[in-house]
Order: sequence, then C-alpha cells, then structure tokens
Amino acid sequence: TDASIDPEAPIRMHTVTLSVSSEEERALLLRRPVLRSDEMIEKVKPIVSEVRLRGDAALLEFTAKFDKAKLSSTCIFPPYTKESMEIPPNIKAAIDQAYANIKKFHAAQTDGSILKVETMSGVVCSRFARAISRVGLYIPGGTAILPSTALMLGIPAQVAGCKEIIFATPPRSDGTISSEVMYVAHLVGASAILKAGGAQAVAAMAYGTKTVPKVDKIFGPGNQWVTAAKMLVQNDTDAMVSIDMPAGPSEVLVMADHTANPAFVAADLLSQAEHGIDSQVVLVGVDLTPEHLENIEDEVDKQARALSRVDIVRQSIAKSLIVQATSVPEAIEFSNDYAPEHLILHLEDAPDKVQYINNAGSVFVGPFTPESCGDYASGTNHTLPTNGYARQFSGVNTLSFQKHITSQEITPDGLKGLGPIVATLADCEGLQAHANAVRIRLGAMKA
Ligand code: HSO
Ligand code: ZN
Repeated sequence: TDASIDPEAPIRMHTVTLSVSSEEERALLLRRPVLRSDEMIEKVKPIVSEVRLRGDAALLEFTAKFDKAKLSSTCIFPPYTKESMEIPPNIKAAIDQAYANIKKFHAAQTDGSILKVETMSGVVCSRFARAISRVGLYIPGGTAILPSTALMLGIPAQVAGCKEIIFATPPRSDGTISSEVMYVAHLVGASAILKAGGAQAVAAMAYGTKTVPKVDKIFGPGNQWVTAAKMLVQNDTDAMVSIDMPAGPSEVLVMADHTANPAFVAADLLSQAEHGIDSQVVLVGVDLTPEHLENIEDEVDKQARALSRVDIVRQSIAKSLIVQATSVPEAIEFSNDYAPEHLILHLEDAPDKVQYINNAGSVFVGPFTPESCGDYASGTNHTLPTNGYARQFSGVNTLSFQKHITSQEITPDGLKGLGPIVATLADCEGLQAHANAVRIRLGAMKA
C-alpha cells in the first residue's frame, strides 16, 4: 500500500469538466497508465527460455521459487478426485447456474453453419468453422480464487469443440488448486490442469514439456509477467502459438444523468476499484447538478469505507476521474474515444442509447444491470479488451476458439467463365505458371 495515502482522508475522485478542457487535457483524460511491455518482456525472457530448454525440471523449480509449492508433478489429469472438487452446496448451485447461463449464450455463438456463395455461374465459394484443437487457459490464482475466469474461458472452449483444454493456475503453497476451480475444470471437461502460474506456465503451454501438452492458442488475463510471456511466445515462430488479446488493468466507465441512483452508481464504481490499485474507474456525468454529484461522491466515500479491500480502493479511487459532460452525445463521444472495457449506462432511456456506442468491451444497460452480473453469471464473457483496445478487439467469445476455412469448387463451365480472367491477371503479374494452370485445363476441355 501507498504510504502517502492518508487512511483518514475522504475517498474522493478527481473532477474535470469536458467543455472547458483543451484538446491536450482531453487527450490526457483518455490515456491509461503506460505499460512498460518491452522491459517486462526482457524480464520474462530468461524464465521462458529455461522452461523451453529444461522443461518440467525448470517448471518445478520456478513453482517452488515463486509459488512456494514443492510439487512432485506438474499436471493433474482427469478423472479429478471427488475430494479435490468438494465445495459448499450454495457455491456449487451458483456455479451451476452461471455455467448454464454462460453456456447458453456461448453455444448460440458457435458457427456450425457452412456459408456458400456462387460468385459466378459454376464457381462456388464456401466458408466453415473448425475448432482450434488445443487451447491453454490461464486462470490467475494465488490468494484470490477465480472460478469465474475458469468458466469464462472454459465454456467457450467446450462449446467450440476444442479437443484439448488445458487449465494453468498457480498452486497454493500446499500444492493444491482451489476446489472451485477444480469443479469448473470438471464441468468444462479440461483435459489437464497445469499447477503453475506466471511466465513459466505460459512457456510450458507454448512449447510443451514431457508432461505438459503443447497448445495452439493461449487465453486469459494475468499479471504483467503473464502478459509479457504471452506476447513473447506469440512472436516466436518455434512456439507456433497465438494469444487472445493484449491485456491491461481492468476498467469501467459509468455514465450517469439526472435519473441515476447515487448509491447504485457508487457501488458500480467501487466494484471496479476493488480489483486492484491500477483499476481504471471513470464516471461521466451528464449535466449533473452539484448536489447530485456530491451525493454520488458521498456514497463512494461511505461505501468504500465499509469494504474489506478499502486499502486497494483508496488507491484506485484516488487516481480515478469524474468527467462532466453537458449532454448525452458529448458523454458518448468521450466514451467512444476512451473505448472502455466495461460501460455502464445509468441514463434515461438507456436501451435507446446503445445504438450510439461504437467502442466498448461490454455494455451494461440501465439501473438494474450491474457489471458484477456480467463478471459472474448473466451469460456474457468477462475477458474483455482493455487499454483502449475495444477499438479493434472483441472480448473472448466462442469464435475466439474457432477459425474459419474457406473452400471452392469450380465446374468445367465455371472455369470457362472464370479462367480467362485469372489468366489475364496472371499474365499481368508476369506469373506464367499461374496462367498455365488455367490454360492447360481450358485447352484440355477444347480438345
Ligand atoms: N471485472 C473483471 C472480471 C471479474 N470480476 C472476475 C470479478 N471476478 C474483469 O472483467
Ligand atoms: Zn470484476
């Protein structure tokens, strides 16, 4: 914790008014903390290469060093024992309902159809999806247990039809994995659980070891070490592995107008703020009166003080922002420029405003839709683009676990129509063999 932060001081956000900010000030508001990815990549390089060269032995050494767990084996394979999955009935029931909802939404996204288009007479082009065979899902661990992340990554992998689903999660110092995560592994049909975290877990899945299966794509959030290792292995052609998306600290942007309930707004801001001291929390007020704003701020202070993670919240709230906009279009323009991971709309006619949202990972519409529901159990995924990447990335979804193959079939008559066009283009590029592959067939047909 930051010693410069006074535990007695009110927990307050920093307020700016959009209409009076200059272009430069506005640009600053849109910025996230700089991530030193190149420095981190240098730091993880030795870990990744040790695991690559020495496999299981290196992996076990790193797990002993970083997770303080002395293991005799790297992975757990199914069938998982009953004791390892023992959880209280209320938690089991909650996980089961979350599993059902997330599965329902992600199964509907599966691309099982074949797209077929006859582009010219006798020329049929098609596209179909296939699952990525082997996927590695990183589930952050340590003191916190994250069965929700296991659900969010495991379910789309399962419904997409991935053959091998490898979980990687750091073990506790006694070498065990939380029984909630074990239970989710069982539900989604995980084929192995790698008891390792950090860059070493990413390296083991990227290259494979004697005991750890090599995967084709690595998913999941993680700390800077995990993120840097994912970026490093993605760029190594020897690893032949891809990753879901670049990761950064989690974010929320809450939009609130005169209809917003101050206690609800504050609770939403704090649910993000409790994730970590680097959590990005932004409130965009739409023409809020000074009293309304003060009510929200008082609620933030009051609710924050009652939280068990108040020390984390103090630090993230101290760095968070209230941006005052004068109209909904102005607020939405700012939000689209910011491209938040999560966007919550406490607005009059909130459903009607969604059509104007261009950049966001996931949108929470109306006063009774807290982000927490999407984080855990409504059905949508919580692995979402951060750091402004919502401009060009989607959150993790079923299609993240599939890839598309295109195909074509041309009839003799089809080639009579298309062939001369292709031959002309091949001649134009000076690629005679390409032209020949067409002409030899046209000639054979004539003969
Ligand atoms: N809000 C986080 C996900 C999460 N919340 C997990 C609670 N547990 C990032 O989207
Ligand atoms: Zn959350």
